[in-house]
Amino acid sequence: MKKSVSLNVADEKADESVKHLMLRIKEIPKTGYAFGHQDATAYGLGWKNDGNSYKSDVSEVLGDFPAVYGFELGHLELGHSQNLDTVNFNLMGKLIKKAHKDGGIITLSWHPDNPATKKSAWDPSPTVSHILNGGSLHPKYRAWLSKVAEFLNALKTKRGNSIPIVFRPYHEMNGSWFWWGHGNCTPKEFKQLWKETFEYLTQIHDVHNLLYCYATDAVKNEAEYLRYYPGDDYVDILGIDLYHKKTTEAYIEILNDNLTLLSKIGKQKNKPYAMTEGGLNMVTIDNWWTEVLHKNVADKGIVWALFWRNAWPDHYFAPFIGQQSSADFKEFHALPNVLFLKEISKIK
Ligand code: BMA
Repeated sequence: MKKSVSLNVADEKADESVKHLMLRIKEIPKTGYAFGHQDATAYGLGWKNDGNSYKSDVSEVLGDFPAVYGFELGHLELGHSQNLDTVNFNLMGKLIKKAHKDGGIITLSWHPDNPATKKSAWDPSPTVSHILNGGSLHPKYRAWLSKVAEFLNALKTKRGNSIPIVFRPYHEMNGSWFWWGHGNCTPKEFKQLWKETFEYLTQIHDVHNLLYCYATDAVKNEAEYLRYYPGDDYVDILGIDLYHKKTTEAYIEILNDNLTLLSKIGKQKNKPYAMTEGGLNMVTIDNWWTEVLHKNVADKGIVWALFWRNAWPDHYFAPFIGQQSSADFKEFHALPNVLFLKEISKIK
């Protein structure tokens, strides 16, 4: 057992493992920023983990694994055996344990279905007011959260210590594409949803292995970033999702404006901050990693940048063997201030 740490996190009963993770997270920006990938070890282009092998598209290219591992809980709430992207939850548990054992950082996103309509997270039909305490769908939503809590509580090492997780629910709420997003509920309702989720997990289900991450999509200003912010007592890490969708010039501006803003808010609040999702779909620019990404994020003080999933030939955000940006990705990996698993595992 490592020595006990005095450090405040949102959950006042947080496990020691969570406090150690927070200390590691605070160390990272002193050296650089960490590379993360969604579903890195669950599947990649042309392969799917069958439970017998351990690899990732990134490790095939580099001989080194990502430092940060994103996994997704959508459909856990329905009691399904696999998530909305066909990752089996038992396998996910194993991959989380392995990544943690290796010294990686785990972050979980959640795209729960719309509780009012049984359609997907992308169904904007009003539902938040109904799932809050006192609402007609509150019992149903609590049952959903119970399933999430059960999964989180089962994340333990072989020795029985809890595995700390950066939990990033209700993300991109400033956009209007999710049922918890802008225009589909009020900021007041959103904040209440966040607090009730926090309280339900920590107080009713004794989930104490989480750091809470609040993550918007790209914003125009500080007011937009903070419009749905539930309060300093309910958040540990500030996040922002920044995708390269239009021109390179536009993305460079988005990165600089948003990450400068995030760093300002992070410093004011004394909270670590990260680019919690992003990338250029199909990485269609040969030197994107060193020239577009690194040159515009390296000086911002982010803890990590996580790239989205390598799902299909026309939906992937990290290189694989033979992909056009692979050579540049190797150069990116070699930069002293870009951290992959080999380096991050040394930050104890
Ligand atoms: C989106 C896409 C979807 C996926 C969802 C949740 O960005 O990748 O295919 O279902 O994330 O992982």
